[in-house]
Amino acid sequence: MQLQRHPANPILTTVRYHDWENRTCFNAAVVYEEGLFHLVYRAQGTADNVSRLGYAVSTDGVHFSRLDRPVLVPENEYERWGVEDPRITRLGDRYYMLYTAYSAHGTRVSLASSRSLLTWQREGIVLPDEDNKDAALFPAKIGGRYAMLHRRPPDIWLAWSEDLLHWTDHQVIMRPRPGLWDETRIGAGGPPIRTERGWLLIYHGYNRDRVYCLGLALLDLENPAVVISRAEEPVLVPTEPWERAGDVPNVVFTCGSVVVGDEVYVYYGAADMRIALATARLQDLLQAL
Ligand code: BMA
Repeated sequence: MQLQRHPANPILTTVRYHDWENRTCFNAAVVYEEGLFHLVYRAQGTADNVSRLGYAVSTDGVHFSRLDRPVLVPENEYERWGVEDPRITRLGDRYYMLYTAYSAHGTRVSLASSRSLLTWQREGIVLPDEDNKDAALFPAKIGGRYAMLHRRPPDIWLAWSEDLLHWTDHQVIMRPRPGLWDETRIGAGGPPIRTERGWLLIYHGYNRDRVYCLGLALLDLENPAVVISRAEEPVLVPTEPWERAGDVPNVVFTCGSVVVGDEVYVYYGAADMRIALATARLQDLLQAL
């Protein structure tokens, strides 16, 4: 089972005249609502190499219009080197975005919220005093609590919260697998997708040659610490020239997917430089699991 790349790939690239995104434009969160695809993506300019978050919108998921200015820029000492890798989850009437704050202090999992996707309110660092990233919120409470995946290297962890700000009961749920494509480090892709068989998780992993691929796992609906199934083979491997060469070679990396009808649209960063789209039928992904 392999994701199908869209023929128009890459679908979003740098803009020469935008100083904040003239070097890279990659890892994107995605929201699909009322016929619109919204992307919030990471971008860097040649002037300072600092990551900022841009916004783009589309009716077909392929052709995007974007804002001239970023929607989130570094604002405090923990963000001095950039705001990276957004992952957005809707909970009630607000969108919550987990992102990586990057600075001399290291990488911190941070939270912002919004009603519009265009203006964001910072809620703060949610996993203080530790280098962590690849955090994603589940799109519903489970057993009365919020749930989040995060990454304490090299594993994927699960944590729980009453208020989205204080997280407890941390436990490892998935580890790298020796000898396979995800033998070195793994991390969650976007927020898990609810299906009748379990939470579908698309995650990234890399091997000793640092080739980043995407794979699939299925987590129990009531207790997502239980990994029901994990596909042995990756579903997306960098093979296209623009996935193999870029700012970081041999990378496909996702921060979000949406289900449209019976298709899953997986947005992914290619070689830390461009945004691409790959799709699959939801039933085929579940079949692979
Ligand atoms: C991770 C993050 C991602 C990046 C990936 C591959 O640690 O920095 O933004 O896409 O590495 O370089």
